[in-house]
Amino acid sequence: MALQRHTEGPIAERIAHIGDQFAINGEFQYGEELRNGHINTTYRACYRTEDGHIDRYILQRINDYVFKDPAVVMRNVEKVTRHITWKLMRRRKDAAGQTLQLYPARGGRNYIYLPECGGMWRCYNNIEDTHTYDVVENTRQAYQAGYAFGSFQDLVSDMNPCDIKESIPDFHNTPRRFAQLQESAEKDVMGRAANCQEEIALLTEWAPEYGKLIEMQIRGELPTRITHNDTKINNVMLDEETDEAVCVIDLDTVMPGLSLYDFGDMVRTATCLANEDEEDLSKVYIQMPFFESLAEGYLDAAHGFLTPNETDNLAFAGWLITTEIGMRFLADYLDGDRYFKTDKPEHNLIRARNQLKLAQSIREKLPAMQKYVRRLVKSYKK
Ligand code: GN1
Ligand code: MG
Repeated sequence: MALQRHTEGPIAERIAHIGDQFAINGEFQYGEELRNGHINTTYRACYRTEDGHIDRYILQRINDYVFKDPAVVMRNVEKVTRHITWKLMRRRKDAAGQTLQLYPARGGRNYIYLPECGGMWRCYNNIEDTHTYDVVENTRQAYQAGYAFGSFQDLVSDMNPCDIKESIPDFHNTPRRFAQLQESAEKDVMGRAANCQEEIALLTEWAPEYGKLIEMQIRGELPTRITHNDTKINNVMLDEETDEAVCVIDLDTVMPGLSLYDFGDMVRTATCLANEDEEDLSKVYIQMPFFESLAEGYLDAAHGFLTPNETDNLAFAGWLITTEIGMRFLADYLDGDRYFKTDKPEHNLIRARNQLKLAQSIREKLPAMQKYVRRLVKSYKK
C-alpha cells in the first residue's frame, strides 16, 4: 500500500521542523509516516538538493516509556553503527549507504530533545532500493533473514561488550517476564484477567522451562555476546530487485545477550505465513521449510563462531522467545495497553493468543527442528 505523502499541513510542518534540526541539505518536499514497529514513531522525509537530487531520511522519536534512558540507547546505537560502518567501508568503498548512519543534530549530538514534538529525535539515512516484509513469502526470504542477522552478530562480535549498556534490563529474561505477567494478572487493573484464564494456565504449565537458557548462561555454558534482540523479519532490509539481505535496522535493543534470543525471535517471525495480528488461528503455525531455510541462512553466516551448546538450543529458543513475546502481549493487555501500540481494545489479547498458538505448534515440531539443525551443523564439519 502506498504511503500518504504530506506536502503541506500540520504533519508536513512537524516533519519539516524535526528535519530542520539535522545536518540535512536541500529543500523539504514531503514527509511520510512509517507504521512499522510497536514502539517508536517514525517518519520519512524527502528533500530536493541544489543539484536536483532527491534525498530521503528517516526521522525517529525514541519512546521514553519503553527506553527509560534514551541517551543510553543513542550511545549504544552510535557505537554499533560506527563500528559496522568502519568494518564495511574497509571491505567496500560504497558500503556507507548500505548500513545505518546517524546524522549530526543541532547542538553537537546525534540526537535532539524537542519537547514540542514529544521527546528525543534522531535522523538516519534511508536505505534506498530496499524493502521489508511483515511475513515471509518464500524460503529464499527466510534464508536471507537468517543470513542477515547471523552476519550482524558476526559484524559486532569484535566490539567490547563493556562498551554496550543494557538499555532495557532483563529484556529477554523469560522467568522475569513470567513473574511480571503473574503480577499483572494479580493486580488486574483493567478487570481483564477473567478473559484470559486459559492463556495464563498454559503459560503456567510451561513455566518450569523458562529458565533453561538463562541458567546455562549463569553457569557459563552459553557465552554472552552483543546481540540485536529484536530480530523481527521486518527489521531486515532486502534488495528491492533480488531480495538479497542488505542490512538490519532497529538497533535500539542491541545489548549484551544470547545469540539464541536473536535466533528465537527469527523463528517467531520468519517461519509463519501469518503475522502476530492474525486472528484466524488456523493460519498460525510453523512452516518447516521456512524454518529449515532460516536455520541454513543463519548458520551459513554464524556457524564459525557458535558453540555446540548454542547450536543445540536453536530450536528450543524458537519456542521460548515466541512464548515470551506471547506473555509480554498478555501482560500489556492486563496492564491496559501501555507498552505496545494498539489499534483496538483487544489487540494485545489477539496477539497473545496468536503467539501462544504459534508456540504450541513450534513445540510439537521441536524434535524435527532439532534433527534438522543437527544435520546442518554436521555438514559444516565435513
Ligand atoms: C517491539 O517496535 P518493534 O515492533 O520493533 C518490541 C519487541 C517485540 C515486538 C513484537 C523494545 O518491537 O521486543 O518482540 O515489538 N520492542 C521492544 O512485535 O520492546
Ligand atoms: Mg524494535
